[in-house]
Amino acid sequence: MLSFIGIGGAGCAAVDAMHRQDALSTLLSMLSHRETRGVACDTSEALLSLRHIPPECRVLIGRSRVKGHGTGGDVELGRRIMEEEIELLLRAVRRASAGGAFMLLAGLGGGTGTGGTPVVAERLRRLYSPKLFGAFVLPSRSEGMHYIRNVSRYGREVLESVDGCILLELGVLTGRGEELAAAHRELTETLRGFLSTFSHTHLMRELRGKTASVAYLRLRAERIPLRDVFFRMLRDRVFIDTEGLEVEKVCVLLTGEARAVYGESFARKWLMERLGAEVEVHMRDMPGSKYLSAGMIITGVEGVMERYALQKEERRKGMPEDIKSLLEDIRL
Ligand SMILES: Nc1nc2c(ncn2[C@@H]2O[C@H](COP(=O)(O)OP(=O)(O)OP(=O)(O)O)[C@@H](O)[C@H]2O)c(=O)[nH]1
Ligand SMILES: [Mg+2]
Repeated sequence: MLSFIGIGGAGCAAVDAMHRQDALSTLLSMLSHRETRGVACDTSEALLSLRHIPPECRVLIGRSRVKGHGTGGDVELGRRIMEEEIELLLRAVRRASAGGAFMLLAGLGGGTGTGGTPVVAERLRRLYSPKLFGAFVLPSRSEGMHYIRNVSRYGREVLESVDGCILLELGVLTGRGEELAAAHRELTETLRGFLSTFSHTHLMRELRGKTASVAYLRLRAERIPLRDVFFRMLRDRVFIDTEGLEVEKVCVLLTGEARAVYGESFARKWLMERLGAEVEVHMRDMPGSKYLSAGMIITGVEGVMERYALQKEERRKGMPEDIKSLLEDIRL
């Protein structure tokens, strides 16, 4: 069983979405013999206005330091607050989780998620020697360079604190002109949908030692070529730019009316050629189901982090004006 811990705004929003119950998620969790449980921890009072997480699973930290306003992108402050108040989070984790395996969810670039995640990972390891995974949202350049700079500086540390992770890039959506709030919702729903489709055992097997991205699509179960399902997923639901990445493997799990899809070997070959990777397709047949859900894991995407490594020029752009001109003077 995998327990979820959201850290910071993005992570807490994802855990909140997982607490939302509807008929489909209830059915899917019954099928995979598990419940989706998770705790959410933030330095911002926004945590208190989330809609679905039960109160005992919300942990507000850093009240004395930031008065419920978040760290404003200060990673070292996020780290310090987590170190000081981690017991509050651990108490909630002990109540809500079965131990064994955890997934830490956060947006990278902000102070609470980026600073807090490695602290939580390290403590969980000491306490439970668990399997530890991550699901991280990468910021968009349209949010300004501060978040990007934080990812450049601290991103590796966060990724290395877990044994495998999922990455989703906000920039894929904002780069198409999507509003930030809508992009947030889309990524949060992707994680929720995906995590409700894949069994945790299967997910952990695929993620172990890997950096992956995931996609999710739900369709009405009308007869459709599987290639079209894959095409739609790549076009609309994959939130990582796979261009230039050395994708290793794509694993797809279809849940629903098996008779609704056809052309599996053609579709598999098509996807293999598109991504230059091994493709595995699994079907969980639910005869009579009105919907077909497709979850996809794309492994081998760690190269994406290089896009967040700042070039010298960019680093300089983020410097205060007086230091920049001082540097220019030295060069002259
Ligand atoms: N998918 C998704 N991403 C979000 C959401 N909220 C924020 N993000 C993104 O996550 C990244 C980090 O932001 P936050 O999670 O708000 O930062 P934080 O960890 O709370 O850190 P501070 O607020 O700086 O203390 C940014 O790129 C945000 O755009 C959300 O609800 N969903
Ligand atoms: Mg925040």
